[in-house]
Amino acid sequence: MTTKMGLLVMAYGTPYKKSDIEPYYTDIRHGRKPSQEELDDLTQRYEAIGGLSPLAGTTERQGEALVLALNDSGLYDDIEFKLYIGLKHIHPFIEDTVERMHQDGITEAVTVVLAPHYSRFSVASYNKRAKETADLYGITLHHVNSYFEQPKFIEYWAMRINEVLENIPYEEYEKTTLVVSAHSLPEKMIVESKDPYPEQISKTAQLIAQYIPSINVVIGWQSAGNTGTPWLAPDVQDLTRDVYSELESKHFIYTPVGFVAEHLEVLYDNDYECKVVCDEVGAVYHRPPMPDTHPLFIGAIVDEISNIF
Ligand code: FEC
Repeated sequence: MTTKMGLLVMAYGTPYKKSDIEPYYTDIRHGRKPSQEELDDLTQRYEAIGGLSPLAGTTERQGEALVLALNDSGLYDDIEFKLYIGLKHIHPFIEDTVERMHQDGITEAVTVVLAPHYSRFSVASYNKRAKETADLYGITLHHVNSYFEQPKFIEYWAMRINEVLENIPYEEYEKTTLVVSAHSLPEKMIVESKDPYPEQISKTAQLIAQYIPSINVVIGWQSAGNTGTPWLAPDVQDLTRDVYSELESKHFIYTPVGFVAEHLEVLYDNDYECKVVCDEVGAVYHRPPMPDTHPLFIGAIVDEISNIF
């Protein structure tokens, strides 16, 4: 007899239409409405990447690819995984999805957040929300907390970086910088709580460096909020300027490894903002494609699930 197992895939969420931008932004700010200026600024960033973000469709495709890979893996003969998507800042919200799992008779589920590195302020907050609702219905959850060092995840990024390097003359490798980055978070919270997030990003960078030729590798933070308090630094744009003045790098390869899809924070913060700095200093901007539904990325999550469940 096969058992139905929930596969709760959780992700950030994005506005589905222009009128969703305000409630979405309000949710991100824990219920505080943005000012007209803040709203216009965010709307303008979405417009700059084509109106809206491709993230909604990508999250669905990632979930579908993962459930298919798990059910076809041959690892779970007596289990059939059923996909549920729960989002952090827009419908279907995590809580509503867990309630739907209960209505469908699911009593056990594996949870995965579409973010490879663990932080109390990212992955843990998704897990907490899922668990609070799951507890109400007696659903048992098995959490995937991270997959930042899974060999296939590392292989994905190394492969993409090597593809970029194939198009850079070998003599220019010593003037090439790889910027490994993730979303910044408020520094005080991370330091005081000894959050593993910065160390996990460093580990991803170290592992990737083992599979690429010797070039300059630096770690940067991106997409920081404007709260008047320090966020994890250096910011990727400042870092680009600093590295350029120190080493005169001709090529910058940006790998935002803390994210797993093409979305606003990559399409705007890297492809627009970092490119502006590269243009300003006269260096070439490179940014390999994000994992999206690449089999190595999906395979990395399958492997991590097989470690815990
Ligand atoms: O493509 C899209 O439409 C959505 C892309 C998107 C992703 C994403 C991932 C993360 N965030 C994280 C932390 C914060 C913190 C704040 C914050 C603010 C925003 C805003 C937008 C936004 N984030 Fe986000 N984030 C995405 C989008 N994020 C839009 C609001 C405007 C702005 O500040 O740019 C600050 C909240 C506050 O003001 O109180 C903190 C982290 C991740 C990566 C992990 C994850 O995916 O959960 C961490 C994708």
